[in-house]
Amino acid sequence: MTRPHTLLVNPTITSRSSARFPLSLLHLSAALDRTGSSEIIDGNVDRDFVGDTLHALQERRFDAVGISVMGGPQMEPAIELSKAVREHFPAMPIVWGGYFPTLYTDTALAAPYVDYAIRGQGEESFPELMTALSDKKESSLAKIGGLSWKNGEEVIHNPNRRFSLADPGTVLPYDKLGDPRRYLARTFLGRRTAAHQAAVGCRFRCTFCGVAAMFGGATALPAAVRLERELSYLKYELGADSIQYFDHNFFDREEDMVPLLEVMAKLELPWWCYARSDALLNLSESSWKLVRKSRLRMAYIGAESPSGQMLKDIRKGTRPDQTLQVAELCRRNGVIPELSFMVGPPEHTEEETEQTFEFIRELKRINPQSEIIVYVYTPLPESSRHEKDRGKRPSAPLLDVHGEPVVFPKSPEEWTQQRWVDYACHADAPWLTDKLRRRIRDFVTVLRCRYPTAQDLRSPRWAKRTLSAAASWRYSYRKYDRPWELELANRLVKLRMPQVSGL
Ligand code: B12
Ligand code: SF4
Repeated sequence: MTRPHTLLVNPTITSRSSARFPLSLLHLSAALDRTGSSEIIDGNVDRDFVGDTLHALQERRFDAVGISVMGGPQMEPAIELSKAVREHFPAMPIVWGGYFPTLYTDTALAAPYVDYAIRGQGEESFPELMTALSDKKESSLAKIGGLSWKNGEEVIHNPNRRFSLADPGTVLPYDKLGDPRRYLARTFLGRRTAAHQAAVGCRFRCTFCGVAAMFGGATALPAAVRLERELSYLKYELGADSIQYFDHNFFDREEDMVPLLEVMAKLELPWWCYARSDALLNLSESSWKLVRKSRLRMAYIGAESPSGQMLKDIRKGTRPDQTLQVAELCRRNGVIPELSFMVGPPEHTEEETEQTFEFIRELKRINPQSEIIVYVYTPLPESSRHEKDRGKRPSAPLLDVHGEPVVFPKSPEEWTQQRWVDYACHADAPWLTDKLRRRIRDFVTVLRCRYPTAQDLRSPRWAKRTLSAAASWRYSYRKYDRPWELELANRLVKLRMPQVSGL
């Protein structure tokens, strides 16, 4: 038995200055190194990641290339890389993993340059696949949970894998990234913010959400000792002074959270996370004390809609009044709520969108510091939902603006078309009319000029103040239409949009 050697690649998705630790590859690398070895190429810092991948394959022996792929702007570089590997090393197995191949497995495997797709977590399935590949044991493929593969013309989907969060006992292999300090970024949290994922998954099953489709309503928290080990390394070894938690949904059951919050309160690293309004509202005062001590600065909360009916339809499990209450609660506790909304649903498209604008105004009255993110509602196709949820509360068939059924792409290439990149980025949907699309854009322009995000460290303060003053009459009188003067000023200042760049 030879020890498999794997090359892991994160195709470019963001600018160097926005690059954060490629956590998916770090987690996979730690798992792969238990039975073999692995190297990492991160396209967010290495702009010639295709050339460097080919060079690595030329120089050293690898048993496969594993590529992390998320829908949206990462699709094109992922295809470019896969095609280049196939062309220069035709026998090299290519494995796709991450959100795209999990949600669109058949579409990924329809490409001639994808041999294997790993659905969901990769920590167990990928090492097993690598062992099968390096031992040339085709017969073991059928036994690997979470793997989809090609048997001649046929695509085979092995059963899902159970969900797990094993503690590797050491910190992630950050040193494989060259100097890991280059991933610490200046953000509104601090001068050296690090990204970290503590818990994995989410116990909720919102119908539109990729996380629900990936984990099927399960969550696993790390042991406090593991969190302390990772955070201490980030703080004392790398010099991180703040943390952006990439947990899918940070606040879980209170009794399980307390040991983690105690660790965080001890280390006092200002932090940002994803959260739910109900979880924050139900937190006891003693836990809030820990939250304050640990220095939570901002919580991203999926408010989604002001309509109780829509929240029920999408199985959100929270209510609009909880969104209003959480804005007030955050204000009292010195936490900025970053509230995201989904406008332009396929039904009641215009009315719901206008109601959302009004609701956002109310939130701003309650807590002017609330940050608002406006997405277009772009649900997953039924086939992408987790197998446990497929067919449960199916939404009405999606129709485009001409009343024709929406047909999702059948190949990765089709997903690179601008309209589908926009769909994946929640920026556009086939049922939006030009008028409504424009209306959403105008509202967002007025709102973000009136209330520039606290996360924008780049624009000078005077520019933000000037834009805010210029937008104030439009905001007060609801004159959102065609804010040409703000668009012009914005082009010069380029205010940041929190949902595009993360922190
Ligand atoms: C960091 C991040 C980014 C980074 C880029 C990350 C990168 N690749 O360099 C940035 C900020 C650029 C980004 C952008 C986008 N993102 Co993003 N992002 C995340 C975030 C917060 C963390 C990802 C992460 O590191 N997780 C930790 C690791 C350990 O988990 P993981 O990535 O899932 O990896 C595991 C498995 O997926 C699998 N796996 C992953 N890769 C591979 C590869 C192989 C070979 C194998 C075998 C397995 C495997 O194994 C890993 C270990 O278990 C997630 C939310 C979340 N908490 O996961 C959203 C998330 C992945 N993003 C999402 C989306 C939609 C986007 C956007 C496309 C759209 C948007 N509006 O946000 C944008 C693009 C915007 C733009 N215009 O540029 C969605 C995906 C859902 C979906 N429907 O596809 C998520 C889930 C957020 C959400 N809740 O909606 N994102
Ligand atoms: S609570 Fe958030 S992360 Fe969890 S399933 Fe719902 S939208 Fe997704």
